[in-house]
Amino acid sequence: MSRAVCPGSFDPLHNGHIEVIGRAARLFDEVLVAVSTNYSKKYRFGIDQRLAFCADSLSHLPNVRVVRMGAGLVADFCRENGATALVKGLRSGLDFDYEVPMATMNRHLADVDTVFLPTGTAFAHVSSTLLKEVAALGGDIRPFVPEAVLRHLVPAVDDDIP
Ligand code: COD
Repeated sequence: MSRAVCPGSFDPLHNGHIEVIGRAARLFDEVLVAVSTNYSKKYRFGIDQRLAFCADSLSHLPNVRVVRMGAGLVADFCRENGATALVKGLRSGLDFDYEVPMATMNRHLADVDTVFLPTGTAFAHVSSTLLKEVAALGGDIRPFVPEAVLRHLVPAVDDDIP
């Protein structure tokens, strides 16, 4: 059985992530969506909330499991969980330059290969950071996030009423 890992902070999960995870689910028998916690990073959403966003929004994919990764190496996580591949989305040459050294290091650490999937044009400009900023300033992020995330990023209309 082939098993791959899609790791990330998912702070929060967006439709670009979901598209790549769905494509990974067609390539591998099982995909583990590994939600990471890096204690030096400041997250907008706590680990339980980020896990819940993923579980809610990926439940239509029967061979996808959402798991907490903790603060260790993704290479160790792959080895401990019997995964032979990581799957990452590539939005641009910048992503490529950032990801290739990590892919090479992960091969060195755990003999795990990284499969890169080019992002569809609809989501090539989307990142969790950008979505948080646009939502906070009142921009329309509905095309880019699942319903569960939208409710937490966009204040309800009533919230504006004093
Ligand atoms: N379209 C498609 N895919 C996308 C998009 C998009 N618009 N945006 C992001 N993605 C993909 C990318 O493949 C990305 O890797 C993944 O989704 C997750 O995105 P984020 O932003 O949630 O993830 P990051 O960058 O915060 O997560 C980084 C990891 C957790 C993957 C990384 O830091 C890691 O591996 N950490 C573990 C510690 C470790 O092992 N370090 C050594 C590495 S060699």
